[in-house]
Amino acid sequence: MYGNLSIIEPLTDQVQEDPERLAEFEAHIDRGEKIEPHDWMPTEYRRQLIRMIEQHAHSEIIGALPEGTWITRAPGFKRKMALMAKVQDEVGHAQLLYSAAETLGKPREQMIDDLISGKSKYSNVFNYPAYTWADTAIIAWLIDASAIINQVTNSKGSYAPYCRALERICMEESFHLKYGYDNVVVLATGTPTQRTMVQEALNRWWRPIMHFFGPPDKASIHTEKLVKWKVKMATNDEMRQQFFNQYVPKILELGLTIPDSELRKDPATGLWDFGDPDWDEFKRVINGDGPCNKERLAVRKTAEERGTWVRAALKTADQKYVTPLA
Ligand code: FAQ
Repeated sequence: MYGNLSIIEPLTDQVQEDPERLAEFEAHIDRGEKIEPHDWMPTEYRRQLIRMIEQHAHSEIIGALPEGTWITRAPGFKRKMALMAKVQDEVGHAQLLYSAAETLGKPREQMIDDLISGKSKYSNVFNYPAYTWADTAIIAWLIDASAIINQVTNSKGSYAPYCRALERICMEESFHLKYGYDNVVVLATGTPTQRTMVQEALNRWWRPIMHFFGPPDKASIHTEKLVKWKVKMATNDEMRQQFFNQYVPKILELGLTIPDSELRKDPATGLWDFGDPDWDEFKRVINGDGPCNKERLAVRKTAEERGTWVRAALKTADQKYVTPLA
């Protein structure tokens, strides 16, 4: 149904595409038209989309874990309800994204296997612990804000099923952001202990958030191709700058400080300069050596094992009771 599944294996050599078909495909994209799953696409376009959408799906499902650990400890009934709904939303986003990636030919089971075995990446930020309630507030405000910047931008991209999923996800993420902001405001305008708690959480998350947008453009291996094919509608540095423009003033307005003594806006260019966010740490974390990588994958593996009987039961029920449409 989805063509040759061997395309999901890493390519050692560039595939030689028919130049005429490739030119037609690129003209289609240049005109701002969308690509649907049944349309012809270069093997590399398909491979890149699978890689990126799959990593995004994994990030949502693993991203539910740091905040999820706070459901039982949320301060009060209303906060607990809201956090539970947010965590459920994140898992739902993973479902939408796995479905979008499946349209390109990679079965979901294989994606999950690649996550658990460590073959596939997911966002660096979810490999850090949420020590206090304030950590969950910073995640819901600033990581959701970062995700929205990325997703609103890329929802205007070329691959229709991914764009449709992103549009829907962004509506829910916007609500998460408001929930996170409300939590941060309560803490930042609360008792001295609450203010300290939220400042310490911001200090812990600032660097991972800098990393969230990906390596600097000069070190990014995929950006050029993805921008050309309108999968990424802005570069990593452009999105990071957008985050600075939108959120640095809001953070300062709350009386919080940003843990970077070199952070300043260049009045000539309007761009923010910032200190080295330790790109070696970024590389270590995305390659499996962050503070919580092992724990996160172990939880995912256990969930997968515990759900085996449910998937088997669903498959049997499907075969037994679903009458194919005539
Ligand atoms: N973390 O050449 P580039 C969320 C890898 S959703 C880990 O620049 P690219 C919701 C990259 O994969 C968050 N790895 O790569 C939520 C590549 O490795 P590979 C996720 C990273 O693809 C909120 C290598 O480095 N969002 O938060 C990261 O052009 C709150 C070279 O990098 C998405 O996935 C990273 N941060 O640009 C849930 C959006 N950055 O594959 C719960 C879709 C880079 O060659 C609570 N993805 N790498 O082995 C994208 O927009 C892009 O893939 C980037 C990276 C921008 C992440």
